[in-house]
Amino acid sequence: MAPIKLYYYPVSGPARIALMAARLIGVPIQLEIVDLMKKEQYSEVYLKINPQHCVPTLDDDGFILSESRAIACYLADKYGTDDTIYPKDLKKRAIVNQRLYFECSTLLVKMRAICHPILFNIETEIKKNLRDDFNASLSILEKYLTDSEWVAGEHVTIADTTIFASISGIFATGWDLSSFPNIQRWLNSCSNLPGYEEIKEGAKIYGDLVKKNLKQ
Ligand SMILES: N[C@@H](CCC(=O)N[C@@H](CS)C(=O)NCC(=O)O)C(=O)O
Repeated sequence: MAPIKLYYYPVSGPARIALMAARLIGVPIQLEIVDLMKKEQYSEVYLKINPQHCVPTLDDDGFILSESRAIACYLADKYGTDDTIYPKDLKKRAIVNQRLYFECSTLLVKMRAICHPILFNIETEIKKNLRDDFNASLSILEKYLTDSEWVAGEHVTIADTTIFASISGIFATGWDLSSFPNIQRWLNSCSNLPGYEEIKEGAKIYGDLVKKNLKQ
């Protein structure tokens, strides 16, 4: 069987979501770097596998799948040996899915509203309303983590790796987490997860790029 390939770029949060999920599940994958800075995502070959010209994309023996969270779920369903990572139990799985949707429809949206204008040189400071909005969604995450050890219960799941990988870039700017003690505890636990060492450099580069464009 051909190795499972993950088309990847370390600075991309969604790419880190797919990689951390694979590492948590323990499925071997081969990383194929798509250098977004060199616009490699627009190459004819890459556009054939992902017309949406973005990372990540998975190639599992010819089965092509994009969308980071869909990749995480697929890998867990196909290769997971530990049912706690993406539970089959309907209600437990529904909670994991709810956290995944919360990440992509709220947390990430609020994070990007802050970071993209700065990364693309439109803003040089963080507007108060955007800071408040992101902190309001962090309060929801804080609440989940008050009720349980991990974001979807007492076991680590792909919701943890997804949320962590997704917003680790803004945390790498030195975001003030003093009002979020449970998030701080959880971040510490996440730093012991498989894949953490591999993804932390990409998150740092993202954070540094944001900081570089902020008015000092
Ligand atoms: N919803 C997608 C988003 C992926 C995404 O936005 N990837 C960005 C990097 S963070 C990308 O590859 N952008 C290059 C482009 O769109 O040309 C996912 O979660 O996989």
